Amino acid sequence: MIKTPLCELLNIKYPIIQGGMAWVADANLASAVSNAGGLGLIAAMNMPAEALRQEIRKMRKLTDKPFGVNIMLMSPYAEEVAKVVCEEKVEVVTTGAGNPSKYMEMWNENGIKVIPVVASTAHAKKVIRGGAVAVIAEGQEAGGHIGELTTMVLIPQICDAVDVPVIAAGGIADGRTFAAAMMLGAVGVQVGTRFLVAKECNISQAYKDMVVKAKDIDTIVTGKRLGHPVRCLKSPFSRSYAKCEYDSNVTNEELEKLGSGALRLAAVDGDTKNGCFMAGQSAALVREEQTAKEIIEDMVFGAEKVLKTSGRWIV
Ligand code: TUI
Repeated sequence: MIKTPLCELLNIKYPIIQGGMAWVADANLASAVSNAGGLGLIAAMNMPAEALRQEIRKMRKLTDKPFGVNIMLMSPYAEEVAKVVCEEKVEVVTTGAGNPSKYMEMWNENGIKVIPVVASTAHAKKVIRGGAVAVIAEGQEAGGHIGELTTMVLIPQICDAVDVPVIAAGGIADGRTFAAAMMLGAVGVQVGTRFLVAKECNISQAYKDMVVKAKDIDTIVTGKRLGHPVRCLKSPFSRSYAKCEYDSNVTNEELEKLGSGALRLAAVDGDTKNGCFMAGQSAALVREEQTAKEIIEDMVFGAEKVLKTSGRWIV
């Protein structure tokens, strides 16, 4: 049994948080993760306030376990969804793609545990000064919007820099990577890519098939030119977007337009030509569709096995 301070902090059985993936992490997936003993997250992504409220209420019908909402700070609706999580008395908020400082006081006053995703030590220190109870340190192996450092070097540095629990993210998809994150000082992990193929995850079959088939070098990072790098699976869309980035005849406005709506095309329509299939480098470790419970138990028992034998080379 793996039990860490994160289990007590969040009142969960296993120290596994599901990533707040846009167009993926709805009440269906999040409740399956929470019911299996992890912390499920609803992604507020670019949702208006009322749509998020409905998803939270649906979630309460599907589980009586703790869950959270991930707020993507670049969303045009960030301000209004920040209020909805207070009104709906959500227990945990994670944030991504920016600095949550301006909302932290309101969330703390409403008793919400705030756990920002950070990609550097400076950002980690800033959010802790603002009242974060823990941080999710995400390496660039992750899918979606990413920072610059790898999980391997980021986690120990964040652990040294802060005195709150550190949750590792980026490249974690099985027992070995879970155990490795704990060796680096993390007290929990956030998992995105592997939950893409959860049976309770309602994305297109084409998306799931691409994740299961992905090999080690099958992801690509686009968006650097616009200042928000995004990791996704190689596809006709991502290859042609990457080409446009290097083409000085393509304006930034044209690039913005090219990307808009592509994630929905992937997740909802399964459009393998025009969709943007966000996934992390760990896609190559994901081999089959399983229930959220099977995924969590495989990771926990796998990590236990590795951690139990971790002293075997010490003589
Ligand atoms: O946020 C994510 N992953 C995401 S957000 C997203 S939606 C999107 N789509 C297109 C372009 C951009 C976003 C898809 N995937 N992960 C958490 C994360 N946050 N990773 C990195 C960061 C981050 C980066 C910079 C956090 C803070 C930051 O700057 C701190 C500051 O002070 O502004």
